[in-house]
Amino acid sequence: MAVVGNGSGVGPAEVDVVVVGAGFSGLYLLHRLRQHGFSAKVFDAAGDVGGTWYWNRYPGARCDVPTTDYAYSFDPELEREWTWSEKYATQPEILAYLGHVADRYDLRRDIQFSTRVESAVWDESASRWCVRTDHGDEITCRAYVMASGCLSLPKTPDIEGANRFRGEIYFTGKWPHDVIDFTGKRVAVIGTGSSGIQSIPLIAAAADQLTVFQRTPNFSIPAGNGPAPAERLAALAADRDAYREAAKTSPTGVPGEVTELSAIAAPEEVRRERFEAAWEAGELFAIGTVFGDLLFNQASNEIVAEMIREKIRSIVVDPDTAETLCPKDYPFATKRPCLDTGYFQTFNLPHVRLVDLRKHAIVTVTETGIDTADESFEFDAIVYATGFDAMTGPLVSVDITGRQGVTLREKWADGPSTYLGLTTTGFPNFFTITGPGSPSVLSNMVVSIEQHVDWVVDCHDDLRAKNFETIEPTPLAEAGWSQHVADCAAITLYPTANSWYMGANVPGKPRIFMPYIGGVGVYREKCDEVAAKGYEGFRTLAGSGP
Ligand code: N01
Repeated sequence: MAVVGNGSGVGPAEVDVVVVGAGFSGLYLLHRLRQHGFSAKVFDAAGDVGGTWYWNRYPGARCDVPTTDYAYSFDPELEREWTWSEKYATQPEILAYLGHVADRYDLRRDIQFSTRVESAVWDESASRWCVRTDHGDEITCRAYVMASGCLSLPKTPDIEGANRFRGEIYFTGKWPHDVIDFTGKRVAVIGTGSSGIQSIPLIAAAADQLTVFQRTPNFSIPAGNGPAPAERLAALAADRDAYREAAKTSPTGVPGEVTELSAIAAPEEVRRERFEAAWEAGELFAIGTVFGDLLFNQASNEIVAEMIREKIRSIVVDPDTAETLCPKDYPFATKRPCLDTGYFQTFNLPHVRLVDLRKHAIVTVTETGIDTADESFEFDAIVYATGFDAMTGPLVSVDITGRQGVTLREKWADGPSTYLGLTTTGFPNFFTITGPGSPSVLSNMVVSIEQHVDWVVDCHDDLRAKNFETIEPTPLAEAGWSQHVADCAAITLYPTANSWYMGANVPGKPRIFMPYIGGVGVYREKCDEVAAKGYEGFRTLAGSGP
């Protein structure tokens, strides 16, 4: 299938597939589409490749899945020629890796940067998507794929007076490219999620004064960064394919022990020993799966939550500050836990202060600082580490209009509904990479991305071979999958927390647990089974010829 237009005044250009996003998903998707003989065009609002790693340049930004695992596995040669310098690579190193991938597979020539896709409209009569950008490009395509990431739309600060401040304003999710020097400055950080927890120690190291405004304390464990873990390197060296296969069939996308041991049933010394080992390992999936029932049993969860609180109290010298930093009103791991490097220690520094917004709420941001109910603060800079409109935000921020003029925003007004987290009824030939209803943010994203991309490209191959023009899930299949996603979440503790997984961080957003918690391996089997059964749950319609 070839490009039939060139966009030079003779009508819109046409490609087989338009892709939004040039991060881990979009780059691999473009590579695989090309390998299979499909023409594709990728658009990205950023000035270069990288996706989330292009924008999140704040001090301390790193991955929090070991980089041995947070990397593509599709090409053993690529793996052999790239060596990560640390257990958790920095944002510049990950960005350099993605730049290397773009060069190695000559991807940039099909990517249009600094261009935002504004709308995509399904043309029923032509069975094509018509995509428009903010640069006036118009391009039609057979399939339209949002590879736009789950955490790529920063939340607009829902804080009174946020735009009144006259000093420097930064967002962790859209950090400037220049080096920001906080030396000698009075800095505020609002937000103590992963971005806040990673950046606060480094901002504190530079700033004259740092005030951290915390609404909800977070569970965090020390990353123990350093060289890549010897046991993971050894396992990879011994049998790379087996290691990568183990990741694909694991619950989280990272090979590791799977235990059914219950925290509540285990003897105290066993609990302590397992917890300490997981704490020392400095891996989120290790601590999240240290007992089999952590996410199902409140009492078991509380055992581990309290052990983490004990650690916080042992690090933070001032007892009031320590208590304020201890999460107490949601179960461990139901809000995304963090990995840190010296986060809690930072609050022992004399120039760092913690403000508990639960006791001293922000009344307004002023021209010169922040007023809480009982104090006025003056700042030179405010850093918003206030998170994202996660998962659905990036998808509905583009005007995507399917059959009968229904937009995705309208369809998902009460929450996302998908078949397999990949497709949605009423939007033929439309795919979401790591969309809601797939393991996505509960997994090692790179493993989940590769699985989705492979599935989508294989699906295109199959459609082409059978001369099918469109594919779209049936309402019944979508309802069944959505119910399954909801049922899986309902038997866990996840829905009890006000997390971004639930959409609870964005005022007015429907409260629905968005990712699929069934596990990476189980989910992969399901997707493969659907394809093997001739796309069970989908309606495919024949075309008039390729
Ligand atoms: O965002 P968050 P993030 N007033 O939503 C607070 C991934 N990630 O950018 O919890 C005051 O977690 C908010 O408080 P509360 C990772 O998956 C990965 O840090 O809503 N405070 C919270 O403390 C992560 O989970 C890495 O009460 C307000 C914070 O801001 C996800 O991205 C690094 C507020 C937001 O935390 C998002 O992380 C970074 C308000 N009006 C991120 N609004 C890696 O290491 C919000 N907050 C790979």
